[in-house]
Amino acid sequence: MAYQLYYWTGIQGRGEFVRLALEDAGADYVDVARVDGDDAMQPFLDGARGGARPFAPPFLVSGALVIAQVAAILHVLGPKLDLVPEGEAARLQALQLQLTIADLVTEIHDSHHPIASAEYYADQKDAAKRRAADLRTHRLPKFLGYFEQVVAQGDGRALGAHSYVDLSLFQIVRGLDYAYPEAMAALSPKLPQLRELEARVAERPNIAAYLASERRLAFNTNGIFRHYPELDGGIAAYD
Ligand SMILES: N[C@@H](CCC(=O)N[C@@H](CS)C(=O)NCC(=O)O)C(=O)O
Repeated sequence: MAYQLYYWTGIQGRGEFVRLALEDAGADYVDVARVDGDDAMQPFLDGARGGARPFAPPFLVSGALVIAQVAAILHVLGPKLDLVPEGEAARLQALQLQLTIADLVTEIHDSHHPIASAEYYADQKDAAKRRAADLRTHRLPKFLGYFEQVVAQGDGRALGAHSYVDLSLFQIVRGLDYAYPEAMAALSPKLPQLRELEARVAERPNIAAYLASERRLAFNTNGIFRHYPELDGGIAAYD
């Protein structure tokens, strides 16, 4: 296999942004933990294997290279999988957009775990309600409004041509539809470009096949995007 992806079993999580790129390109890869179990990641996390030591999954192994951080992984894969337009400016623009997506992913995660990642949701529910209300009312309109404009400027694509950034924006929209359906219903009329992008990505043959396969796990309440009805609601600023 050309690529070995390492990520937790049982959830889409941050690994899904890498998986979507590998699947869209029809790349030769193995999802190692799904074959060998989560323990397969430990030697890398312990620094017992060669290459750069990852702090956390996902990480990708390609020959002697070990690459962690979703945005860095996609920065490396983009040109190899033909998932970024040519040229330094386009590659940097893609990286910058992907890092902004990473910021958004962290804020989405923190909306259900605002106090401590290692503590139960039930023990931080009150704080989560406040944080989720802020996410819905201020942060999602700001982030998604920004990406809407970026996609509009690119004639329906973040970079003016298909790229890994479009695949990640697809995942953001699908994840938020699962986690915050009421908020997304309120926001969607303001996001026609992102909705068109979502539909176009879903129809790409390799993505459609992937979404219909067993490799695409369902969203669940262990991942980044979690649906807790008490955290969902309207977008006050748009009401
Ligand atoms: N910025 C990193 C975040 C990596 C990350 O937070 N991974 C999570 C799973 S989605 C993890 O295993 N974290 C362990 C920890 O933070 O202790 C990326 O985008 O790859």
